[in-house]
Amino acid sequence: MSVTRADFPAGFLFSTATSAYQIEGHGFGGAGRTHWDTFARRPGAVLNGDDGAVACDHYHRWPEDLDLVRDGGFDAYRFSTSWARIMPDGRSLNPEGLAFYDRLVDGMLDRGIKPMATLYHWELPQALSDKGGWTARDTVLRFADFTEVVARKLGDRLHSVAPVNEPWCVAWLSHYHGHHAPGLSTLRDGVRAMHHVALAHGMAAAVLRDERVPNVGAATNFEAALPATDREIDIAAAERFDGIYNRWFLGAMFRGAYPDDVLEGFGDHMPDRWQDDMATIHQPLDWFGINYYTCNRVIDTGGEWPALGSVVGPLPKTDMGWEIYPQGLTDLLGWIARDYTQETPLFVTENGMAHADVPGAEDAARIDFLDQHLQACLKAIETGVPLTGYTAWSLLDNFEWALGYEKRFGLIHVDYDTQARTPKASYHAMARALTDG
Ligand code: IFM
Repeated sequence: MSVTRADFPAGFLFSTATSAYQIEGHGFGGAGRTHWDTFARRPGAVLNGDDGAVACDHYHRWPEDLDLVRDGGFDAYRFSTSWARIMPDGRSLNPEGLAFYDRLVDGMLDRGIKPMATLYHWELPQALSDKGGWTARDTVLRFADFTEVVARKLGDRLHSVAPVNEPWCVAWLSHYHGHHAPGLSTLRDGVRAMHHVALAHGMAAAVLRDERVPNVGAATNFEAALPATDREIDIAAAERFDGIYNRWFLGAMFRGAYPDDVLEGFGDHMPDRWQDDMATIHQPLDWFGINYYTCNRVIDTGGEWPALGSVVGPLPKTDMGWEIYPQGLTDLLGWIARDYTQETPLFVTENGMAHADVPGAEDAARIDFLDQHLQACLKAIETGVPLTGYTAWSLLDNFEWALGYEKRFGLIHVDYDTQARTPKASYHAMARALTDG
C-alpha cells in the first residue's frame, strides 16, 4: 500500500462495511421472511438459489467479527439494521431482533469503534412486499415507523446514520431491470419506486432529526457515466444514464428537484402529487456518502426510453466484470461537491472489489485496487473536496445478492462450510496503512 493514514487530513475516518442480510444469517433470532428469501426461490434469479439464511453466521459470531474490525485499525464500522429482523412483518416489534443491534452497537463502543448505521440495506419484509413494496406509498410510512423504533433504541450511541443504502439499486435495479428482489421490470414500477425510495430517505431523515439522532446523511451509489463512442446518440445516452443513476437522488436530496430530463422520460408514471413530497425529500444532511465501484460505457440501444445499454471497456476488471477506474472516483467527488453538496462533508461509504482469492495468497489485486482508490481520494482532497472518510467494502466475504456466495468482496475470507474467518493480505495491508501511519 503506497498510502498510510498520515497522508490524510487529521480526523479522516477509515471504516469497513457489511450489511445485515449479507452476513447475519436471517434464519436466526426470529427475523421475518424478506423479499430476498422469496426472490431466491425464483428459478434463475439468484445463483445456485442461495439465500441469506445462514450467510456468515454473524448473528452468533459478531464479537469475533468486531475484534477483526478493531484489529484492522479501522475507526468506524458501517453496518445495517435489518427491518425484517426488528419488525418481521414490517409493523410489529421483535424484541429479540432489536436486542441484537443493541448488543452489536455496545460491542462496537466497547472496542472503540464508531458505529455507522444504515437503516435499510435491502431486506424488505415480505409482508410489505406482498402489499406492493416500494411501488406503494404505504411502505414509506412503515419505514418511517421503523426508523423511529431504531432511533429510540440506538440513536444515542450511533456515530452516524444513513436511511437507505444505494437508493438506485433499491428502486431501479430491482423494479425496472428486475435484477434484484422483488424482480419487477416495468417502467411504471421502476418510476414509482424511484420516487418512494427518495421519499423514504426524506421521511426517515426527518424522523431521525425529531429523535435528535446526530450526524444524519445518505449512502448513494454512483458510476462514472462515459459514452461508449463519440456518436451523438451515445453521448445523449450517457447523459440519460447519468440522470437516472447519478442525478436523480442527488437532485432531490440537495436541490429539492428531480432532473427535468429524467422527469420527462418518467412521464405520467410518477405517483399523483409527487411534487408535494419534494420538500420532505430535501432534508438538511450532515454528510453525504458515495458508494463507488466502476464506470459505465453507455450506448443508445434504440427502442423504448431510456434505451440504454453498456459495452465492455478496455480497462482491467474485477470478478464482477467491472472496470477498475479510480479516476472516476476523483471526478465524481469533485463534481458532486461543486454542483450539489458544496461544504457538506463527503464520505466514501463503499469501495472495493470482488476477487477470487484463496487464504494465504497474496491478494495483490485487491491491495492495488484499494491503494489506487485511496490515492483517488487524496487527489480529490487536494482540489478542495471536503472528503472526511473512506469505507472498504467489505469486512467479510458475503452473500453478493443475485450472485450468491460466488463473488468475494471481503478483506477477510469466509469458509462457508466451517465459518472460519481468515484475514487476507489486503486486510493486513490496510491494518499496516492505518496503524503505521
Ligand atoms: O455487496 C454490495 C452491497 O450490498 C451494496 N453495494 C455494492 C456491493 C457490491 O456489489
